[in-house]
This record gives sequence, structure tokens and C-alpha cells, in this order.
Amino acid sequence: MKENLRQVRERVGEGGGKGVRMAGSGSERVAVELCKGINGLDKVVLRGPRGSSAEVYLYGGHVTSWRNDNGEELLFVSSKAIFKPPKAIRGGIPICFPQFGSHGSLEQHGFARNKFWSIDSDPPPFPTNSKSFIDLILKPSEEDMQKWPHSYEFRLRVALGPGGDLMLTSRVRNTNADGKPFTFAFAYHTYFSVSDISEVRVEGLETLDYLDNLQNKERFTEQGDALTFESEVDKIYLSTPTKIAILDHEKKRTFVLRKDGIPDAVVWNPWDKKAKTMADFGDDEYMHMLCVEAAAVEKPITLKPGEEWKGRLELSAVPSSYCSGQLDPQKVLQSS
Ligand code: TA6
Repeated sequence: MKENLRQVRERVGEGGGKGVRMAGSGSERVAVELCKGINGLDKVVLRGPRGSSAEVYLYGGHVTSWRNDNGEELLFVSSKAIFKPPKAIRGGIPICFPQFGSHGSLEQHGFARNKFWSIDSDPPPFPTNSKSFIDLILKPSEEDMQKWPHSYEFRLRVALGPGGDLMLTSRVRNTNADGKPFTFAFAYHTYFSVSDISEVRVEGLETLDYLDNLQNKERFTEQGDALTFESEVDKIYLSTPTKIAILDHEKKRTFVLRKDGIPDAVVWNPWDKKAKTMADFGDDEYMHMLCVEAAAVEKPITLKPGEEWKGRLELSAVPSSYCSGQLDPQKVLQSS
């Protein structure tokens, strides 16, 4: 691990071992900083040119913070989150791989979020317009192979775009030497910070079919207008559009989720009763979060040896004075 950090410092060419300076900015802000987070866990801080930032822990390859140019936190992390392996961090963007949910031979949502990732000091060439990104990699140990007998390379790039957008790219390659394919499910289990769940609308999932986790995964069809929230929700929407909008009325903010290679979307809020059963989640925190998760669940992904799957997620936060009609979610969803 230390070897990785040293290699990365050499690669990014920063002075003083703290990170790489912004090209030509002359500012003290460094674009990529390797440091210690909660409980001494290693984390990487990404900084954009106008004040935006993101943080990703090597534990779980887990994004735990995404702030806009004003320093406002856009992701939800529970005040009771346990930053201590083997428990997954409650909030941010947990990586669910190679399983989604609890039906399967592995722990709920698979093991990727419970493992230490390494910094990929020799990533294959992968173009980006971001000056602030980090490449992480997860490969199975011998012990891991006992639980899930497949060899893979999971490369995760976390990047801050010039405008403060947060971009996650997952690339999973089957490196089995025995010629065997493998199949996996996946999700970016994103927790958005919202001012009041009762004043949030989600646009882009109307009229779609979904599996309701609260009704034995039975299949239903969503009603014709925006989703609103008055009770626990746990739905897997199938074959969803590239773009989904999450409107926070009080904050006059719209999150736009753009995804590629990831067909489904999970919408989850535990509401009050379930919130009380979660030790790493405050009783009232359900009011200030909503999970909208780009996911591949209905049709898990199968890779033959040598094949690679890529799943991209791009998050942006745009001002929206929805009540004045300034932002028409349909326009946002149809814009490029
Ligand atoms: O994404 C929704 C969900 O599958 C819910 O069923 C709930 O279990 C949630 O994930 C949180 O799961 P976790 O294992 O992180 O507590």
C-alpha cells in the first residue's frame, strides 16, 4: 500500500509528497491529495479549479464527499457511519459488486465496498478532460477466490470535471485463466443529500416498470408523473433512460444523474421505521437523503475471459428555481 502511495507521488510529480499542483493556477490548492481520513483510513481528495472537491476512501473505493464550488456537500453520509472494516460506510457512493441485494451466495451488495482498493499506479491509457482524478484497482486475493472463484480486474476512476461534475467510471475485466465466463450485478449506490424528502421529486422514471423490494420483488408499472415520497420506498426501475433528475425544491437544486452501460435505477428511502433499525443511521436522517442508484440488476452482466464491461456515472448539480418554471425537468432530461 505505501509502495502504491509512493509510486503515485512519483507519477503525479507533486512537490513535497502532498499532491499535484493545479497546472498554471499558482494556487495553493492541489488537484489530487493523498492523505488520512477518519480512523486513519487512507483517502484521496480531488479538488477542482473553482472550489469543488470530492473524497474517495481506498476502503471500499468509496466516494464519501462531493462538494460544489461553494463548498456545499451534495452527498449524504450518516452522522453514525462506521468508518471501520468490515462494515461498509453508510452513505456517499458504495460500490455494489459482484452482487446486488441479499439474494446470492455473498454478503448483501457483494464485497467490493468492504475491501481495501489500491491506487492503480499503472492504469491502461484512458482519456479524460479532468485534471483531478484518481484511478483505483481491486483484484481478488487467494482468500477472495474461495468466496467468488473468479479472477478479475476492477478499475474505478473517480474524477472531478472542470465544472465540478463528479464522474465515476468502472471497468471490470474477466481475467480468468481457466476460460470460464462470470456473471455479476452492479450498482453505484448513491446517497444524495436533500433538504426535505417530502419536497423532493424524481423525473425520468415515470411509466417505467419496476420490481418492488417491499412486495417480494413483484413487477409493477410506475404512474405517469414525477416520483414523490411519503413513505418507505425500495424499487428497482428497469431499462431506465440515460438521464434522471432529482429536484430539491427547498434548495432550488436539481441533481442530474447521467449513466452509460448501466440499464436500471434503484430508488430507496428507508423512512422512519426502518431508519430506527439501522445502527449506523440516525433515526431522522431519512428526511435528508435519497438513494437513486445507477444499477445493473435485472439482467446481470456476463463477461468471457478477456472481455471488459464499462459503466459510467456522471453527477451534476444545477440551480433550479422549479417553482418559477425556470427549470423544466423535461428540458434537462432531453438536453445533451
Ligand atoms: O438499494 C436499496 C437496498 O437494496 C435496500 O434494500 C437496503 O437494503 C439498502 O440497499 C441498504 O443496504 P445496506 O446493505 O447498505 O444496508
